[in-house]
Amino acid sequence: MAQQITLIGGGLVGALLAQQLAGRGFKVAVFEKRPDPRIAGFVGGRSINLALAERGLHALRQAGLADDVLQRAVMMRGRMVHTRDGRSGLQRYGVDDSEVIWSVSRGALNMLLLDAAEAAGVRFHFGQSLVSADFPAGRIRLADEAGTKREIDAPIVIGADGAGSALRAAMNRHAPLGERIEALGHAYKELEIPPAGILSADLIDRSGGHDQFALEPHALHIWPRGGYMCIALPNTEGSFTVTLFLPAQGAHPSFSTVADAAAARAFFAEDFPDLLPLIPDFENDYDGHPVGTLSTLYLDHWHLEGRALLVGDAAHAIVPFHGQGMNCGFEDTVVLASLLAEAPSDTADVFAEFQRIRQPNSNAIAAMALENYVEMRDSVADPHFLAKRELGLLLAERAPQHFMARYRMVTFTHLPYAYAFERGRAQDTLLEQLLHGSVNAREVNLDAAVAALRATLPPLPEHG
Ligand code: FAD
Ligand code: E1W
Repeated sequence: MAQQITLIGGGLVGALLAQQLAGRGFKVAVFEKRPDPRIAGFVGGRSINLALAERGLHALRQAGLADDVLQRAVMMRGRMVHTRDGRSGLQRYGVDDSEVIWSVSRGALNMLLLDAAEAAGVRFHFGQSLVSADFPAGRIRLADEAGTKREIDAPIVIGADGAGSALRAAMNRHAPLGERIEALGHAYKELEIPPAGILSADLIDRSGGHDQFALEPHALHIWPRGGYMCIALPNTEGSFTVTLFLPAQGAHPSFSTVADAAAARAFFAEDFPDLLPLIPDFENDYDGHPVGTLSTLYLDHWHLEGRALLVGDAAHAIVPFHGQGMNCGFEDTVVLASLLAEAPSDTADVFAEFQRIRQPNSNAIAAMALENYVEMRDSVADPHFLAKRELGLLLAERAPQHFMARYRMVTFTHLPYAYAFERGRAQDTLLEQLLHGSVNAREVNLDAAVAALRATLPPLPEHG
C-alpha cells in the first residue's frame, strides 16, 4: 500500500510539493480553501506577479516544469532605479543573460502547478478549508464553502496553507510551537500599469517609445524614496504590477495619512510624478485594492512528531524584499520530497531532519529580506553603499573564487541561505576595512585588496 499524505493548501508550494510526492509514489490528497482557479478564475482576478530566481527554477527543473514556466515569464535583467529627479538607470544583476530573474504571474503559475500535480495523480478537493485537527486520532476537520463540516482520516498531514496557516494554529493548540510573529510596521498596496497601447501617445513618446510597454519590460523597477518605495514587475501582456510599500501608521507618508485615492493622488504627484500618469485607473486601484500587511514568522517547532509538518510560508513567512519567499518554499519541496523518498515510513525522523536542514536557512533569508528593504528604499542611492558595491564588483572580477556579492549568492546559486548570510557578513567587514569611510572605490589599491581577501577568506564552495 502506498503511503498516504494529506496536504492542506494548494497554493504555490502545496501544488509543487504534491506533484513531487505523487511522482515518488505517495498517494496525495490536497484540501484547498479556495475554489479551483482553473474553473472559477483566479481569486482577485488581478495580475499579481512574483520574481522567480535560481532556487525556485531549480525546483521546477527537477519537477520537469521549468521550460513551461519560463515560456510564460518575462526576463528581468536588472533593477531599473528611478530617482526623484526623474532619471533612471539599469543596474544589471549579472554580467550576461545567464544571471537574470523572471517575472511570473502568480495565478498562471498556480494553475500550471495544479495541472502538473493532477497529471501526476494528486487528488484535489477545492473549496475545503481545514478547521481543526485531532492529531492522536489522525483525523482532521474540514468546512466547505457553505460552512458544512466533516471529518476525515489524515494520519500524516502537511500544511502548505500560507502565512495564516490553519494547520499551524491546530498544531499550536495541541502543543505550543513557540510561534513569534514580528510585524514589519510597513504595509503594501498593488496598482496596475496597463499595456502602453491604452496610454496616450504623448506618454509613450515621453517614456521612450516601447510599443507595448510603458516602461522597460526586462527590468524590475524601483522608485526608492528613503523610508518607503514603489516597485514594478512586468507581465507578459505588456502591463506592470506596481507595489507601493509604506509605513502602516504614523507621520506622513503612511497608510493612515494616505488613506484614500484623493490623498494618494496628491502623494504620488509629489513623490512619484513619473509613475502616476502610467496608472490610468489610479482611483479604482487605490480604493479597491486592500492594504496588505507584512511580517516575519519564526517557529521553534515545524512538526508534531511524525504526524504533522509545516512548509513554505506556513512555517517561515518572510518579508518580500528579496523576492525569495516562493523560491525558498520551492527549495523546501526539493529537500522534503527527497528525504521522504529515502524513508517513506519514517516520517518522525524525516520531519525532524527537514527542520534541522531548513530552519537555519529560512532564518537567514528572513534576516536578509529584512535588510534588503532598508537597502532598496534607502541606500540604492547612498554614496558609501555604492562605493562598497563597486569595490565588491571589482573584487569579484579580479578574484571570482573569493568574492561573490551576497545578492548573487542568494539569487543565482544553490549555496545555502545560511552560508550566503555568513559569507556576506565576512565580505562586508572586509569591504568596510578596505574602504575605511571612503566613498570612492577607485582609491583602493586593488592588488593589496585582493591579497587581503585571499588571506582572510577561504575560496567559495562549488555553487553550480
Ligand atoms: P500561499 O501562496 O499563501 O498558499 C497558501 C494556500 O493555502 C492558498 O491557496 C490558500 O487559499 C490555502 N489555504 C489557506 N488557509 C487554508 C485552510 N484553512 N484550508 C485549506 N487551504 C488553505 N516570493 C518570491 O519568491 N518572489 C517574489 O517576488 C515575491 N513577491 C512577493 C510580494 C508580496 C507583496 C508578498 C506578500 C509576497 C511575495 N513573495 C514573493 C512571497 C510568496 O508570495 C510566498 O512566499 C508564497 O506565496 C508562499 O507560498 P505558499 O504556498 O507557502 O503559501
Ligand atoms: C528581487 C517584491 C520584491 C521582489 C523582488 C525583489 C524586491 C526588491 C522586491 C530584490 C532586489 C526580485 N528583489 N531587486 N533588486 N535588488 N534587490 O531580486 O524579487 Cl521589493
